Amino acid sequence: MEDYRQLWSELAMDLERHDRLMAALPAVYREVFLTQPDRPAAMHYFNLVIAEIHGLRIAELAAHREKGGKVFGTFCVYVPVEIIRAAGGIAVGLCSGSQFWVPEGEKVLPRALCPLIKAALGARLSRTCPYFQSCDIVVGETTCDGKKKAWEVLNEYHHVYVMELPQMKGNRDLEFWVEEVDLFRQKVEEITGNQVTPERLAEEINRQNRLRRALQRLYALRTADPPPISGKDALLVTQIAFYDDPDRFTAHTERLVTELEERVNGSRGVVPPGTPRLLVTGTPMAIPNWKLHHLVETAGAVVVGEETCTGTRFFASEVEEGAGSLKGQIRALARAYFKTNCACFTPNSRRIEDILDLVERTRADGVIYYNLQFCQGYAVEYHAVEKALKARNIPVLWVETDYSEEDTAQLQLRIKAFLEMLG
Ligand code: BJ8
Repeated sequence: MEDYRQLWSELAMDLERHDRLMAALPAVYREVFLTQPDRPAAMHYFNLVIAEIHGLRIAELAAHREKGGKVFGTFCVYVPVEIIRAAGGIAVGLCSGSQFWVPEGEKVLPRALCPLIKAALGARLSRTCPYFQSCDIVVGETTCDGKKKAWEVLNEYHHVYVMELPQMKGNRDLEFWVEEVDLFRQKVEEITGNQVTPERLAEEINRQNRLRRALQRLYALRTADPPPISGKDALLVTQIAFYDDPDRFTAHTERLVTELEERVNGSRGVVPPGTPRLLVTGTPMAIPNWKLHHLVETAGAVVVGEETCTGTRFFASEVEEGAGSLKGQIRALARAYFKTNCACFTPNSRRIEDILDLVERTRADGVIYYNLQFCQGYAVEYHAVEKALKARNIPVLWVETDYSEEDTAQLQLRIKAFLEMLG
């Protein structure tokens, strides 16, 4: 990797601490990803992205900002990135998946809070995330209570804009959300100094739809038995979608899809046919959170899908193209994003339909319900999901965890016992 220290110091990063963060990554990545047998050749690009995780893309963001462009940080799949890009901005996902940032976050937040939120604030406070340091503004949302209140704390350290999400999904709520998306458009125009025109927005809607379709195709190929790609690699690809250049990402994902199609046609998989297949559902897994997938796939099973926001919820609903006016496009965006079935809404029964549908499509033998510690919304929803799965004789395992390694041995045992039960 090139030397980016000059760039990092210009971003006011704490270089010493950042060195400590980066020192651990190569060994972890090697163990989790590079030891997998028969990986698709097209994964090479995604290896490079990780090798350059705090380098190449950060240099691109810096070049963009030098020309007067703005960078927007996001934490939720409800933030319409098309609007940011249509105004000439760049959107990067900032959700943080590393334990490294949690203790710093705990200095300003209660310990009894979801690790994703603590790590996000810890990344900013410790000045060790160059993506955060590159953001001119971060966009929060009123989803779960933890995030909603954490923006107030983050606001002391960074420019924050908060989108208000409704809590239900009636017509009144949709109308409110349409208005909120339009207010966001106005905010983005103010920050960037550029107008969002219908022509530019149409281009960006099309661009993001292409990205969504590439991921849809990738996930559809995982339904094959044997699957042509591991769950870990598929998760990695989706995680990278949140911050890579969208065109480059789509092109490389399409290349991967072509290779996987050939594998499926030749019945070539990354695991033997008949390997236990698991669907993961629950809270998102932000990079570099590969903990559950690694445990599952080293225990002799394969993850064939994720009903999460770093899985199908991110790309399942495309935005309708062809609305002629800006007003129509804003409505189309709002409608598509509103289809995301997050546990922050009540009721959220369509998520159960999504899970059942995915179990069928991926031919999963069982489901792992993954809950980040202290995430109440998803934890409470477990009751209804478990009931629906049990009614159809679909085995389900509840896993509540954080980013630490403390419970690894215990989780390993539970996952192995679950796999034995699947037969
Ligand atoms: S649309 S899932 S990305 S809010 S931060 S809710 S894990 S306690 S991330 Fe999310 Fe948007 Fe919903 Fe998806 Fe729980 Fe933690 Fe809250 Fe979380």
